[in-house]
Amino acid sequence: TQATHVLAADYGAGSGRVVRGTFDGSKLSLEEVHRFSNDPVHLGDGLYWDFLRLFHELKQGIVKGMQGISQPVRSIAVDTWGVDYGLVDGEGRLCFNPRHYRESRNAKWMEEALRMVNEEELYSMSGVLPQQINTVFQLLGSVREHSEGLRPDVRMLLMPDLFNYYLSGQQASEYTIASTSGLLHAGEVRWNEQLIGRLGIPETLFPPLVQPGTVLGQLTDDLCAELNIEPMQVISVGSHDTASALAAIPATDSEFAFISCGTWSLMGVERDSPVLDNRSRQLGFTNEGTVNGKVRTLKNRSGLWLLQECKRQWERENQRFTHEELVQLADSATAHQCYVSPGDGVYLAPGDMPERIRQQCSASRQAIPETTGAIVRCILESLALEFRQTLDELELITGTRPRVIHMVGGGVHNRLLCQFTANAAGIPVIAGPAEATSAGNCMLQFLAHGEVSNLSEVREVMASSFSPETYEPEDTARWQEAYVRYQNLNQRLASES
Ligand code: LFR
Repeated sequence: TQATHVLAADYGAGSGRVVRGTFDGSKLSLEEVHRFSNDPVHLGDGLYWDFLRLFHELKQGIVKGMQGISQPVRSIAVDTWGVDYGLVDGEGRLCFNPRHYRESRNAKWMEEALRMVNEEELYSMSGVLPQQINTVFQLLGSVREHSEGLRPDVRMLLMPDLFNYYLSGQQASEYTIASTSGLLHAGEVRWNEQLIGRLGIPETLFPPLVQPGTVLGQLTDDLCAELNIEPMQVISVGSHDTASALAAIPATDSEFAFISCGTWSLMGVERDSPVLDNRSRQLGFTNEGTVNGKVRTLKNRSGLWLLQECKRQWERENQRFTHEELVQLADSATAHQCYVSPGDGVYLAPGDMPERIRQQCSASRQAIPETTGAIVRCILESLALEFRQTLDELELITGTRPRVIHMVGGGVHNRLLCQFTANAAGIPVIAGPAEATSAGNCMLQFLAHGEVSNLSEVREVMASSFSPETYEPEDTARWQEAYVRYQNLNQRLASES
């Protein structure tokens, strides 16, 4: 068979990329054709995504992606981070700049929503853990702040749906991204009208839901004319980045836990149905959608965010390090001096991260990490211990202990983190591919084109196209001790907050 091409646009909270995926019937290859940073903008008292710039970059990526190949590009699909959205009026105009989930005003809207529907009910209705970043709380804010009421022709389009709309002219909400909103029926491809009604959010805001893998249409004529290109299909894939990443896990059996590690770390398992009990809620698990219409029960915690923010702070202080240098420094730093709780709310907002880490260590009466290496080591050890804890909790809520951990995303470049995770968890970590999200995005398009027939085939293609690396646990007794200390720390922090 002739190789065919698709384009995947993958937007993370820190950077975006457009990748060309080529499939020859058995192997997928990826070529990054365009890369750009994603820089949120503070304006007045708000924090916004620069949607126009992000759309401009998408256009650049499309043009570049069509160059230098003899076969046409068949389609394009977009995936993004979760929860954020734009509002579009009946004439197709973007009403406001999409807000950033790290805005502090969201805390207030979460409180307000929980006064109407309490935490327990919200969880059992939607399957989504109440966290201040969730669409449901942000949207309540949008509705209330525009006191004249949003016009009935206004639609809420989650980020990938928003890009898709301006690419194809079609409005739809894809299941996996919609599953991050907290506004669906738990585990179902159905808006939760009851919940939406109780919160006083207008039902007219919600576009129809579609399954991952739906061909929405073609690039609009205007866009093709502007870019001087031939039309291609626009496909709604697993448009939540985590859903795309999970689709690309090179797993051969089903008893695995996954960690998708980038700015966030998402750790969980795939299931047929959501876990909705009090224990899973109290332990902080949420239920989101997978590309085959099932559920991923996972914990959504800070991942490399702490490290990225430290790096930015050091740059502000004129100390520049590459990620490799930081890992090197951590490797030579003394082991197991102090830990932090990466999921703690104090780390949510951008700002001086090394200082917040030192403060938490000091307040919890641990050694205070002073050097760069000590801080990075503290972050990486803490993340690994947090993964171990999540593994234990997954066993508790599902009754099964995963036998391996598949780690994908940028985090797999961090060899120290992969090894620490295997050590702390006491089971092997299979790391890779780092580009799982783009790969999953591409493979879902090939699935829509009928070139593979189901998710297991997608995963077989992944296993044969990329060579994941296995990390066996080492030094487990020491890590077990560390884990006990880490749990004590978490208990102390919880009781003090
Ligand atoms: C990862 C991710 C997470 C989501 C967070 C915020 O990139 O999509 O799944 O909870 O970003 O949107």
